[in-house]
Amino acid sequence: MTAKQLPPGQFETDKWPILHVGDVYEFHEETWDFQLFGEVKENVTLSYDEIIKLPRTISTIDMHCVTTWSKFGTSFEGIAFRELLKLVQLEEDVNYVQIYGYYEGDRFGYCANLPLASLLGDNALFVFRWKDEKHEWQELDPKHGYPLRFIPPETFYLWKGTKWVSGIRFMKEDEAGFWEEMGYSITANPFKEERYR
Ligand SMILES: Nc1nc2c(c(=O)[nH]1)N[C@H]1C(S)=C(S)[C@@H](COP(=O)(O)O)O[C@H]1N2
Ligand SMILES: [Mo]
Repeated sequence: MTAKQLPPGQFETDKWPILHVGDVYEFHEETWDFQLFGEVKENVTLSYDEIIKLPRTISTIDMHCVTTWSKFGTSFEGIAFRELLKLVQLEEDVNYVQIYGYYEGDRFGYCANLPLASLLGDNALFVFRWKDEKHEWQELDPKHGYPLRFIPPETFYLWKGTKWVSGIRFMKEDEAGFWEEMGYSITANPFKEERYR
């Protein structure tokens, strides 16, 4: 994906707006974990201590929110989706994932579905830290998903970027996530302006 392309119907902002439903998740290391489950041979649960030790990737990813703002050139540091994929053995014909996050205290209350094949590059990251032209490297603010949030490749609207992530469910069939169930696009490509379905 070439960076710095404004999708149709979007405007550029250098701010990083905050958008979510429900309360900001309050991190407690003792109760936090990350689960890999669904169509896998064996489920895997990672503690916070285990997840922060995984290899990191730094990548610059443009963000496109369906509410029409786009923020270019934010650098993110985190764990590539493909690193987590190495930790599980998939059943046959697994082609989709659901990425879960907290909503009103429920660790699986928010989710966004994505095709597995689109998440194998450096631009599909579970993010701890970020920087841009105006900000030095810093931890995510709780409002942006601390301690860990997903940033999807720029070929997906940002609602696919689950904040306060809690796990990945591997699936054979595609399933609608939180916003998708309410009428937002399943595929959500900003360059094709796939906002609703
Ligand atoms: N857990 C959770 N993640 C979420 C949301 C949410 O409500 N809950 N909102 C999504 C939406 S609609 C958008 S546009 C982005 C916004 O991310 P930001 O607030 O860091 O800009 O987070 C996504 N991730
Ligand atoms: Mo959104």
